Amino acid sequence: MTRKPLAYSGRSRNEMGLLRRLPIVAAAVCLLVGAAACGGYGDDKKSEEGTTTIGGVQAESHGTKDVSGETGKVEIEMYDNYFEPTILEGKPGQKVTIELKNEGKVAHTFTISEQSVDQEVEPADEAEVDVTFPESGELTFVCKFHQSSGMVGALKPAS
Ligand SMILES: [Cu+2]
Repeated sequence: MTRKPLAYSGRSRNEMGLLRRLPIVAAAVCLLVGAAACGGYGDDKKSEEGTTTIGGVQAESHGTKDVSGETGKVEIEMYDNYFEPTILEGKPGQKVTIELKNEGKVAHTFTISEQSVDQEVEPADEAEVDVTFPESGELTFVCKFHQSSGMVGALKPAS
């Protein structure tokens, strides 16, 4: 037979009550953020994290980087399952070498079929690809393995 001090079991019950409420609070916050993110169709979304729409696909958004002044290499990190930064802004027609670093636990690809770029990168590995910014509009890049999970990004003209 086990005995518990009354004081302990009382505190334990309070903690349980708090823990039970947490998911409800979290859900409420998500709803608010989700509503805000969905509010501005067509707006230039500058949020660092969340979801955005790229090429008609819901994407995991992890930042935008303006590389129009870059002359060296530009780094994109691959995680499970998103690119960071997710959107690169550059000059129309600008050529950059992208250094891909896979910080995830599974293999990812950086694929732009329009430019015959299809580079697979193993976990903890690196690779380089040369890309050209589009003259207009946005050019989507994807991870072939996880694009359905939102692992997509884009090259866009700097605004
Ligand atoms: Cu992937």
